[in-house]
Amino acid sequence: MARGFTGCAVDNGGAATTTESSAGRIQASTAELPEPFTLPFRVPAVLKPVRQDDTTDYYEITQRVADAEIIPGATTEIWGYNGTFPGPTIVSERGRQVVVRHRNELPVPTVVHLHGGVTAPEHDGFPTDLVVPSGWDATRDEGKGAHEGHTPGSGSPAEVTEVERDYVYPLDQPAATLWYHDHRMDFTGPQVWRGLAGFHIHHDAEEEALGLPTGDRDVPLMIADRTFAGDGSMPYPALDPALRDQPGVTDEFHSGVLGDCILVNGVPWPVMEVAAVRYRFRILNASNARRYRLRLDDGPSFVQVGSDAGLLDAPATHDELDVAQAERFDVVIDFSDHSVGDEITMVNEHGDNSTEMVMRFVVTREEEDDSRVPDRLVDLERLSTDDVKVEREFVFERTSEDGTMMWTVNGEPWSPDSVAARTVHATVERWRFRAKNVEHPIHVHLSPFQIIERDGNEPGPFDRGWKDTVNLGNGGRADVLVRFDGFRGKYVFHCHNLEHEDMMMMGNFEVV
Ligand SMILES: [Cu+2]
Repeated sequence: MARGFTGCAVDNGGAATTTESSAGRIQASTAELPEPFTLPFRVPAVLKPVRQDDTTDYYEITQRVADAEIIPGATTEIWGYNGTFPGPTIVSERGRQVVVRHRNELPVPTVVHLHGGVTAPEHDGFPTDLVVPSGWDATRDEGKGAHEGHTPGSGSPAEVTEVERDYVYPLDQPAATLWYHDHRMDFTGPQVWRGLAGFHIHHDAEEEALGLPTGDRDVPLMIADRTFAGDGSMPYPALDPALRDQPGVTDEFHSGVLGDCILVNGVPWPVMEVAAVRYRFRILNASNARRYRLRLDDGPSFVQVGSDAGLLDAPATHDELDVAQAERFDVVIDFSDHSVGDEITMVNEHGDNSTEMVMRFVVTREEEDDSRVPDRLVDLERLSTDDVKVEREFVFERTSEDGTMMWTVNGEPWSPDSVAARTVHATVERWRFRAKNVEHPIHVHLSPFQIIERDGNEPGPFDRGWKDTVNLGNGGRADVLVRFDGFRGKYVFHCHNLEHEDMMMMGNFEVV
């Protein structure tokens, strides 16, 4: 118990028997983990287009098994986009479409979702829109596990089962930190755990005019916890370790799988050398089940300039940042008050022992800095409650049916064929999300939303701007305004605790 079972009720780090403050249970590493702050920080490679024309940049990614050295001296088998974890970063510019050809050379089907992308339904990564490996027998998926009776692919916007496919991203949307990750029905948790996640950084002219730090000083930080076994592998408590047939995890991990090793861009507790200037960091929590409360020990504050779906109207200063799974915080950290030799450690206030530490910055040099953080950033349209046409409530809770524990939305387990909400294109709806049993971070595909109320009060400090994921404490409630536009069709919304998602905490909505 020393490592703390944290599946019991924990509300935003309040009265709890643990400081982890995440729904889930820790899998302790049996590998000898590296000493924190000894391994060099790195940034994922930026992917080059294979071809460009007047309107579109074309990319190719092969999803494959690869060996990585994450723990020095050990070999870790990962499943990676182009064989890397994180996957390569795609950089796009508003006004140009992106097409990514994904080829699946993994042993199991995959689905790619561009998280935060305003994407047509057939390209959004509906959980049954599989890209199957060569030789995959699709029939073996049927009649197994939790989806008995459902035909994979049925009811989905498109039934594409092929070894490779082109995902088309119009990206006619504001500059934002997006990310892409696996979204396969029932198996998202283990497949992301093995490495299927990467950044997609989207720019526009409005952002570029602001003068925020750019180039080497615009740095993505993918934070994710993992567990390492003595042989270097990253174990995951899947019922079917081959991830072929039986979905789900062993009972004790129903609430979520937590690791004890914190990776930033795939490196355990890295140390980054910085100049005494401003940097922009795009913080993403890509963990399956872990939430973080980040703080800079003996360091400056975070100046938030953007949230999930784009820039804020004005910067917001935080001494601590609460970052739930899948949330992005676009922040500026100003090291200019620090001297060469200073060390600033990013810590996780929700962590315990090894998970209390995230990464370290070491100031190694002085440099010129012509960046700035303007008092006003971008004009944000405010959705109004006066325009609300429909109000809906979705309760995210643990339920039990015939002795089988499930995570449900309004008591219903996810089915590819059902529709929990039929929304009219371009109208504003008020959605109320409520969390029971434990905390749940809720993600809505297609359309970002604005949080207007939290637990009956004003929105919280981390609720600013356009969001696509909202974290709910246990028993918590958030009211959001959302306008479904851009595309019509069927999409999902779900808990982004990936174990909850795989165990049915997902619903479909259809924009008509
Ligand atoms: Cu959840």
